[in-house]
Amino acid sequence: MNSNSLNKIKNLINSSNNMLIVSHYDPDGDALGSSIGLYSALKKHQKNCFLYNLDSCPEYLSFLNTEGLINTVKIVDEQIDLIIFLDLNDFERAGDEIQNYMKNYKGDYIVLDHHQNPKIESSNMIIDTNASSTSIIVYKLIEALKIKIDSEIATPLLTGIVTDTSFFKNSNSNSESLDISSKLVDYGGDLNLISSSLNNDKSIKRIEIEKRILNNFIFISDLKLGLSYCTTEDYEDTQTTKEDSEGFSNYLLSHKEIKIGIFIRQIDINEWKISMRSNGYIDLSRLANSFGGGGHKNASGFKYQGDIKNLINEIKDKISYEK
Ligand SMILES: [Mn+2]
Repeated sequence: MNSNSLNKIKNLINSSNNMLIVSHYDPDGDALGSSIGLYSALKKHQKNCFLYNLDSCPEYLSFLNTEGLINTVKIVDEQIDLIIFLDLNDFERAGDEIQNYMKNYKGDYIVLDHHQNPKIESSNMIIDTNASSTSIIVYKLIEALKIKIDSEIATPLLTGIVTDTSFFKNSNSNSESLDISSKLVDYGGDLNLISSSLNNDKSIKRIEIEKRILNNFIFISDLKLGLSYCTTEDYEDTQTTKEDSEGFSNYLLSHKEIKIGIFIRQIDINEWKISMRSNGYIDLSRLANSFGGGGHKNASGFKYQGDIKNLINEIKDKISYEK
């Protein structure tokens, strides 16, 4: 990580007073974990802070203290002098409301992220693609600011690390992830709370949706591809939401014959959201880019408009080509 940019960002935070922390819509454990960890730290640093996300906190992350989270910037009346973007490298990922807000915004902004192919250019930016999560970068920033880390800061940051590494099972896990996690546990990060909240929250409805998803399962052995999908009808029939199918691409990858796990979720008529996971078999960011999406080598995604059969055929063609 570039220490010049870390210093610059540190100075910007120290010289600002009213900050807005923004992460990507459809927030995951790292987006909210890094945001809430930084929010708690900056409050202790005597800064006036607001926490914004276009979407509300998903049920499975409700154990994080999200009381400061707002879903509209309209209620922020203070003059914001610093916006901190976390876990995104494209303003589109923050949503329209913030992009409109920024049209009249005169202050500075910071970007901290770990995704490849940034679409933002700024000198106040740290993009560390070696960091397993944005929470790692936020941890280093909090250390640099010499803010004392307590459980209110440590638990959300630890959540970000364990969710982005799937509890250190993904290939992005490294000694740094383990080292910083260990420190966060020492500082009061509640690993028990995190693992029980994330692992033991399955409902019977979840079994019903899993039955549907497994029924749609396709395995293509020569591509080492495991793929499944879920339609809006499946969600409606089982009274479930997208949260109940969370992590399915990772689940597919837990079978040794599958090197690419792809889960497709219907979001509207002929509109699909694709989430892909791999363990270094092929570069999934290239695959996602070819569909207009983005992400990392081992975890990426995109949206698609059209027929599901065509989508699956296009995916198969592109994987054979990439392989
Ligand atoms: Mn992340």
